[in-house]
Amino acid sequence: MGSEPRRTASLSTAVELRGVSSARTVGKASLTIRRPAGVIRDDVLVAGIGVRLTSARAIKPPAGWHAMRSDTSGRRGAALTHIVYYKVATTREPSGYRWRFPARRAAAGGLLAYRGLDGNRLSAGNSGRVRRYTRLVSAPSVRPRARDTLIVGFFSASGRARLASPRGMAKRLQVVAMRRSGVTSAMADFPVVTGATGTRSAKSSTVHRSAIGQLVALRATTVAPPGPPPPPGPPIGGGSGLPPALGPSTGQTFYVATTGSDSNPGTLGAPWRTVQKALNALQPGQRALVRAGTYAESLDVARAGTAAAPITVENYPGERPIVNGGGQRPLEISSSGAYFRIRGFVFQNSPYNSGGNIDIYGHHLEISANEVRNAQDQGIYTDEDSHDAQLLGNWIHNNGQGVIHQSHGIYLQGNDHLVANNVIHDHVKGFGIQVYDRNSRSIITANTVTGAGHSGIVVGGSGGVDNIRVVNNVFAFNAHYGISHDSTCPTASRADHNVAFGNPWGQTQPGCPGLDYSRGNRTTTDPLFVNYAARNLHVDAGSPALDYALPEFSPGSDFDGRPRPQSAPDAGAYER
Ligand SMILES: [Ca+2]
Repeated sequence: MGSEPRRTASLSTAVELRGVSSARTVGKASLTIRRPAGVIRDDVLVAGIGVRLTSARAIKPPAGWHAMRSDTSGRRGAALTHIVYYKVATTREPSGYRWRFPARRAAAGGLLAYRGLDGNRLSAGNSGRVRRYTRLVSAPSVRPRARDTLIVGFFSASGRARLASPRGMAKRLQVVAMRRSGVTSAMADFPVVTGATGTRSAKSSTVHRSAIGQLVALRATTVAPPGPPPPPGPPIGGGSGLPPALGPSTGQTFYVATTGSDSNPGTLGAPWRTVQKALNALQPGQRALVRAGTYAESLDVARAGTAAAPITVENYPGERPIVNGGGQRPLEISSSGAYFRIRGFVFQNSPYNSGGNIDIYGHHLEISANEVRNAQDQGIYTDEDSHDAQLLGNWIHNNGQGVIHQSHGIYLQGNDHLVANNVIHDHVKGFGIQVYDRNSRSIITANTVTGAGHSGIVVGGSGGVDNIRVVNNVFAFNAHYGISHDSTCPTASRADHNVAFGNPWGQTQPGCPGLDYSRGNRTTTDPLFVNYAARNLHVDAGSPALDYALPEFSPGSDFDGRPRPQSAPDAGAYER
């Protein structure tokens, strides 16, 4: 069977089918199903086993597998049992899984691997039905006990069957085990946001003595926040290898609130209504504080402060303004936008199939302490002609909601950028960070990158990528490499003092002399996230990230605003 990823539509959390595998036996007392390629930690594996037995009791599942639903047609000569199992993948999975039976029997089974299901509390209900002498392999309706569930259907019949696709379901596999007696098993799925599923049936080409249909409802993951980004504070500072920070804005302060008016003077008592008004009005050195609320604006920064007097637009202390783009891109910084700081917002839901929630064409910018989520395409995009952008302490997650092409957390082009202290996770259609052409002298340091559908970071491109430094980061549980290179290798670039772990293709991709790993990376020990399933990516005592970072490239504080270093500086976005 193929294992091309496909994502189900319409759940508010993305669930992705990562792989399919199946197996059959006619003369053995066991059935072994291989693990699909690309399965990583916390993926949920769902298996359906159809076997010509009168009872499920004597069937022994492989280690770590749990039964969810079992149905048996016990009649002599038509014995058929079908059992649904699941397993949450760990960092080390065997190459296959063996179910053992009490006697030699015909058996047919399948395995689907999903990312984005909640392995901690997976089951949200199930149903099953046995029918005899029927063409209809039919599963009764189930009403899931949760919103956002994936329904997986299992359709099994004695003998050889050609099963039609059940109405409204995507058929994922069908397997037949047949000698004198036999069994056919098929699996299909579809997402449900709310309500009952209705009966789902797979019609066969022939009449079967026994047929079993089952549905299980599986909860999708709700990603818990790893804590709000830090409050507005002083510039980040840090090691001698980092570029200078954008200075503070010490001039007059203005205010924006959803209760305001753009004809107001912009004071705390009479604030402006739109963030764009502030972006257009502020003079060098001035700042605006934006009150909580949702701003349906597509912001454009087209003006510039100065090196000595940058402009700041940030959240009012303790409040989290949300910019949703109003059906367009939430934020673009034009080529004329410079010496500007944007801090403390939520930018979300860019609907475009190209570009990011934030598109950057300008220079000398600080984009800090923002949450950047749920774009159709990239999280943050920087253009080839941008330069000196500092992306600091942002929480960038679940971008790439479209299915058009690769979508990354950060798509980094242009020169002399600094990407530091960001928490980047769950970009299932792309890389956590792509450092692409043209790009010279950018530094990627002290980020934590997990759950990418490709590698944690990729460096290189035919337009020229050189002198990149990838240092002090944590890249874990991404689907391909931890650190990889483009088919056009970068030049004069280094990746060292990173923690890379649990990336199934390898921790660092070999074969690119222009991406030098010779100063070492820690690649053999689990980073010990506090709670990976809930994406709490702080690390526990004993983590290889602790005190491992190169001080020269370590920022002066961490994602939470905690001063670095504690003892020696840590790799990743958090200092312990
Ligand atoms: Ca430390």
